[in-house]
Amino acid sequence: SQGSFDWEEYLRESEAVPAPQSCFKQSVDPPVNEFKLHQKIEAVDPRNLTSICVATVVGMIGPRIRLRLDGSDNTNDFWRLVDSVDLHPVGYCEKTGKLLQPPLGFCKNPTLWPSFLQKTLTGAERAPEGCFKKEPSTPKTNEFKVGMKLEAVDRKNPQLICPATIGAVRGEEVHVTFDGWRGAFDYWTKRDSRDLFPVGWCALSGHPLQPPGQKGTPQVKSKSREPSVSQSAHSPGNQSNTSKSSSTSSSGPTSPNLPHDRSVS
Ligand code: MLY
Repeated sequence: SQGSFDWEEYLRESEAVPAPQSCFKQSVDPPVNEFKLHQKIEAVDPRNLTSICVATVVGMIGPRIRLRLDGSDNTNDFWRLVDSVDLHPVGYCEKTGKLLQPPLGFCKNPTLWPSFLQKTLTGAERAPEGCFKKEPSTPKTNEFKVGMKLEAVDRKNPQLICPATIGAVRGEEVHVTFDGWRGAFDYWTKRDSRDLFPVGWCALSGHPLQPPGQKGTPQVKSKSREPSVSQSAHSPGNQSNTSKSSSTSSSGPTSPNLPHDRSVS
């Protein structure tokens, strides 16, 4: 749910700058999602990057699709942008002389794979070529700076995209911190990760943007914020808990333009 989060006001209040578009491996116009639920594709197995598997579109949000590898259980679903280089139409492996592989953790006896493969593709709807969009180019240099704002996938809850801040830059990697959360969701990633988006990308692409959390949220001095609402009634912490985060002690107010306290979760 989009809530009523407003980047413009938030950036003004936090006196922060958004990371420029040129930082990101994302197209200026977010790609259009033309996939349909239940269509089959070929996808790189996220747990075994050298292998390509049959996958089914089991969900979508904006320009992202949720995938399940055929022959795997429902606990290893993953999300990809429709312009991800990891996605191919059915027939790609055959065309390029590769073998379609069973997913890591194929739920049946490996000897059953050939017949499983045939069965899973028979009569199934295949996503047309046009659904697969061209991968955007990689920016030449790392232009991220500490304190810049962005939108980033919460990798512990990968259906979510959230307001975030660059907490550190080290060579080709950046440390992503989630605004209003105490560190349990932070991660280091390559600066050209497809999980990082410029401010405004969600609004542009029709993807929901989570509002910031409320832990260590920068407090504005003079101007009063929304009437305060209790954590349980209002925070994203309401959603199913897939993380090991513990909401420990409360925080003191933090300075508006400092990244939030990352010492505890
Ligand atoms: N129920 C989870 C959800 C946390 C989501 C945090 N993201 C948005 C940074 C939890 O409270 O652990």
